[in-house]
Amino acid sequence: MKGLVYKSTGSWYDVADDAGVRYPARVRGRLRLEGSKETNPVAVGDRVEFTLENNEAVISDILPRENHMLRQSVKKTGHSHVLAANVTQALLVATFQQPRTSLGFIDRFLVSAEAYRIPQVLVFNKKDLLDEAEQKEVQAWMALYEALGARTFLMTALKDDLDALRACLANHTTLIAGHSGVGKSSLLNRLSPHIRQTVGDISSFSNKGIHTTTFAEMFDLDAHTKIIDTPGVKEWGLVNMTPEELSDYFPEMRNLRLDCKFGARCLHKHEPGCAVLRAVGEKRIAASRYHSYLSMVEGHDNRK
Ligand SMILES: Nc1nc2c(ncn2[C@@H]2O[C@H](COP(=O)(O)OP(=O)(O)OP(=O)(O)O)[C@@H](O)[C@H]2O)c(=O)[nH]1
Ligand SMILES: [Mg+2]
Ligand SMILES: [Zn+2]
Repeated sequence: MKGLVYKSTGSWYDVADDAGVRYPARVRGRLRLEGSKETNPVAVGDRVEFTLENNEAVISDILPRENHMLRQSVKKTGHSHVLAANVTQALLVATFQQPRTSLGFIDRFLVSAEAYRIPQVLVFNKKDLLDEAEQKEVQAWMALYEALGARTFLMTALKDDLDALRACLANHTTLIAGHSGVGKSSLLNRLSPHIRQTVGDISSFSNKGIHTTTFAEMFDLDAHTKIIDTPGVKEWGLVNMTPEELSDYFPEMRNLRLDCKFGARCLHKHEPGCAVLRAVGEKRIAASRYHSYLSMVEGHDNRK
């Protein structure tokens, strides 16, 4: 039988068959071993083959993926963890404070989505915590990212009208990602009365989230719309990317780089005749974006 993975705890899964019937599932041992550099062989959003044994699904194969969103494994260095597979849109919930999401983190998220040409949405949440000057700053970020092709929203997920966001999610399978405590699960709960994800508390002395959601889970908003809640990530590691290809995933650099004197070999650091450096100097490329680019090229850790 063929099915779709809705939930993945790492050891247990939840699979729906083509008629929508749900089964608890596990993975056949052999398949685990093949999961090379990934800590989880089967991810939410995977299409799988399974057999039924005592009303339990045993996953025997994963069908080829359209794409997947990865983060570096927190448990095993050099390994990656698949947050979700086969998504058609990637949404980052970001907050200006409680906790603070850095521009570097946002840019890493955008780059990993862009590598698969997955459309990107940025939801700046907890608007209610921001004074006017802070809202202006966020709005400037939004203008920057809109110009790069992302959809952006500024909202208070706990109480705002979500119609515009709902329209943006319609007919997509959207991965919802972000630091712990930014309000991913709160947002999902507001999107459907059928979703009742546990929501965390922000402790008063530290603005660090406490990882309330511990595994990825997909939900149907309607017959054609799916959203995936994921556990908070501390850092967004870029996996399997060479320094040379990175500027391909910065839309504002992608076309310019063809004009660099050294062409595809240019890393846009200090090479003569670099079209990207010229654009940075002329402020056609935002300084924050170029800074993020450099830190990715140099493999620096961008967490904040
Ligand atoms: N002030 C304010 N607080 C919010 C808003 N949205 C969510 N929160 C609060 O933020 C805290 C964390 O929310 P969660 O929805 O659990 O965050 P999460 O992103 O799912 O966190 P993890 O599951 O740990 O990754 C909760 O106390 C929410 O009530 C908002 O718009 N404004
Ligand atoms: Mg959560
Ligand atoms: Zn260059």
